[in-house]
Amino acid sequence: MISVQDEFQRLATLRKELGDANKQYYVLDQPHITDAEYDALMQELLNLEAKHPDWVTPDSPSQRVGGEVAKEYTKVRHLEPLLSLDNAFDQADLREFDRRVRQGAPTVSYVVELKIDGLTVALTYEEGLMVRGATRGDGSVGEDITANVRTVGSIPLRLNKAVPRLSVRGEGYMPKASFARLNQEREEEGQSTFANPRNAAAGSLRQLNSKITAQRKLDYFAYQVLSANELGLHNQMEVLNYLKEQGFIVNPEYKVFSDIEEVITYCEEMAGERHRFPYDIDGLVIKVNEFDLQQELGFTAKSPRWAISYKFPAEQVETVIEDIIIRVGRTGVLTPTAVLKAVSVAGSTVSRATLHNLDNIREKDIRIGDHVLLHKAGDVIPEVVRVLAEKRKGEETLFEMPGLCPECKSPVLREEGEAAYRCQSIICPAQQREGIIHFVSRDAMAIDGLGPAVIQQLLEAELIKDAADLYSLTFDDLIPLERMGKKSAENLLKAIENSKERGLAPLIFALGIRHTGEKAGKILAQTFGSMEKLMGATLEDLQAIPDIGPAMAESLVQFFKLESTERFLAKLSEAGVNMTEEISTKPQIFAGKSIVVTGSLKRWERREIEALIEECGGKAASSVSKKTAFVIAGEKAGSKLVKAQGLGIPILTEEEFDILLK
Ligand code: 3B8
Repeated sequence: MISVQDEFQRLATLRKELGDANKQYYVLDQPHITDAEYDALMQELLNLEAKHPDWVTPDSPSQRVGGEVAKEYTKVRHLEPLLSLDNAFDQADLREFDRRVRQGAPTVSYVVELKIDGLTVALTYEEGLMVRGATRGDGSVGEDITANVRTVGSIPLRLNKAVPRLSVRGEGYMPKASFARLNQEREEEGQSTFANPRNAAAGSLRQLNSKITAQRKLDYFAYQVLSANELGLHNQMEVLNYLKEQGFIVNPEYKVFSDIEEVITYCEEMAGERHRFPYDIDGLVIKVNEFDLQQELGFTAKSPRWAISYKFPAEQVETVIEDIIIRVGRTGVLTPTAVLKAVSVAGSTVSRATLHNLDNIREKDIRIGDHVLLHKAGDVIPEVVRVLAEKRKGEETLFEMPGLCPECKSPVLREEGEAAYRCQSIICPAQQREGIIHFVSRDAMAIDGLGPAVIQQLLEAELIKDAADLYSLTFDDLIPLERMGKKSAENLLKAIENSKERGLAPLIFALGIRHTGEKAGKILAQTFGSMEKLMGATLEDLQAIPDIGPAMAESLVQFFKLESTERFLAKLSEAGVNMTEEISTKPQIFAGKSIVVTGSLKRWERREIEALIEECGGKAASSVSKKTAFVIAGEKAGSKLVKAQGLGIPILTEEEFDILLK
């Protein structure tokens, strides 16, 4: 029996490990455990906390996973109003700012920071604990978004050094890559897209369901503390260092200058480099470094007199929409795409821009032949900002959504509540092609060496009609293809063969069922153990599974009802694709972990304990490395133990390991 004391100790260990892992990942950007290991630890913590609800504390890493849907936000009054910054658009504005500053403060130094294009988030800590996160609101009163803020990995739930009270301000933002991925997913699902990372970050942080916030990759740069004087801080540089010491991420690009001409040179230099950062910036913030000078300068009604924001010139270029074509995606969504006269914008040449959907085209009144202003949303996605209506000649033509799919001539329909039009055919060649591309992709069946170009050739040569046909390809089929050598054909056949044993979870994901992602594949595989059982599941069966939402349950039932699904799966099965997965009866507490057993044990035979590790999802490894999760050491353990000690890897006794299993 495991005692309550042991559980409590384990709880502390888990929190420490998860907290450290989080810091490694978000703050230091050097993950030292895998996502699967993190998930397993988190699951164990959640189980323990479910058993002992009174042990849950607001700084527990479990609070980062999000939870219940709130009805609405509570308003919170800011201790001190959040002011906005005055803008400078050119050199003259910056010199004017400097002149005014020097009237009150003749010798001054300036800290220049990147101006992150996100939203201001005010954080409150009491006795070292994060107790509140709030939006800016109107500056005086914001919204309480504490539950959502807790899901942001780079925001510390507990300060490194507790102080009675700390108010921190900073910018919440969504990195460009996360933004691009999120919008792509939304487009595929027929949902409306976010215009830029700032809107996506704001939408995510203002989610009523913090579970959704948790799924969006958000980040935070801290830049200000209130009552900094009382903390013994004298200038902005010290604030930034203090914030770092307390566990926040401070944007590393700040610089100090003593002369406005240097500031100007730096601003212009950075304007040219604005695209090199993995997040959107829209300018720089120039702050008087010294607090006594800041105090002397004071505030206007809206802004501090000791700071100004230098705005980069907006990067918009003019071009012409030569045509509007339709791309058909894997889920049958028809995306109207503008064919543009090629132009250079934000660092690359652009000749296509997504128009998202018909609503967007109508709202902006975009017509074929129009002169338009183009920019890159989130610095990545080319997008039409607006039409230059004054340049119209009357020859521009309205775009209509086709009634039939351009690739297969099947009817196109707009479903209620969706922005997207979809091709209704399930045998549409475009969907088939995109579906096969998905089927073979890395996280699905992982068939290396089978890119879109090869798939296109295979389809055109009628060597395959669907992904299941890949399994009957022969060497002689492949060799006549363009750029297909003997070696690559052999490798491809090997990769196809190997994918048969890829497992049920990736296979479910590979099917490309709507709303059913990689994680859902794993859950479904572990719940049902075979494709056959999954096919037989009712809506009720599926809805009873935690983490499977109603939309996913519905689309799974729809998908498995189709005759084409049945035929496709039968073909895969005949080809010898493994459609089962052993269901472990044990909780997968070691999922993805590599565990080393060394020395002689009393409780178990060596192969018994190794089997136990594997039943719980772990891997019993023979040698210790950085990747080893922990070592179980029996008596007379030797060099492996020493190596683990050297690497700082946790070492458990048999008894301690036994406790983990309970
Ligand atoms: C005073 C200081 C507003 C701001 C500030 O990256 C004030 O400092 C502010 F009233 O809005 N977006 C930054 C950023 C924004 C602000 C700031 N510093 N780095 C930003």
